[in-house]
Amino acid sequence: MRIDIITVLPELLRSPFEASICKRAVEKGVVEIEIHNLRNYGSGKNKQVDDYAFGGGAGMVMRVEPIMACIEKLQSERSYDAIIYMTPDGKRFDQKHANRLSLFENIILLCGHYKGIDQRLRDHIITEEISIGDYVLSGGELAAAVVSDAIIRLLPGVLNDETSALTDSFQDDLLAPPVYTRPAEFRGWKVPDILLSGDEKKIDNWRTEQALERTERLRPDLLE
Ligand code: 6GU
Repeated sequence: MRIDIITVLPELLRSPFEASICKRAVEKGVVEIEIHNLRNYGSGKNKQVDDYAFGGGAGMVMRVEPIMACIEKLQSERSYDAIIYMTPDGKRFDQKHANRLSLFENIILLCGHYKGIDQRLRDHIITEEISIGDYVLSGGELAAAVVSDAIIRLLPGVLNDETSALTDSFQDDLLAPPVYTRPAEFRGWKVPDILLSGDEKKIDNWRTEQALERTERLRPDLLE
């Protein structure tokens, strides 16, 4: 899979992909991530990527031309399954959405800034719009890193058995059960006996019960 990220703040996007699981995925060649500085596509002598809003009002709008120039350059090199605009008024991102995107070959993530991008891009070139939650970030970069991470860890060969995505919270619409490791007792705080019993079937059942109980208590909306 290949993820192309278009941004005016490339420096904000480097480190998430230079650590841990994402780094390993890149090194293994499972995913290719390219970060494109939109300013390199800016028009005029100032390489300007934003301008005043028609009709007035505070805040700048990201211009059509630099964004189209960048997207069309990328499209001249390969075809894209999705051109995604990262924006707080997009569709709320969830695990199902991550699963679906992980099946794509090439995607573009366009990071919004200022008052957003010219509406004509949303009408004519953007194929989906994603928000990572109901709060406002100062730009789409951190959201793009979140979405990329959620996708990358699902790609075949990225996780091993120990970190399998299949036992994650949300993969089956349930929160994960509690986990424990050695020592079996610390300052009188004990690990549940059943986990020490060696009875795999009982342990499986217990984990399912715990997952259900946790979900009912903490996230009843997931069970609706
Ligand atoms: Cl994708 N962008 C911004 N700027 N804020 C957000 C967001 C995206 N998702 C939640 N808040």
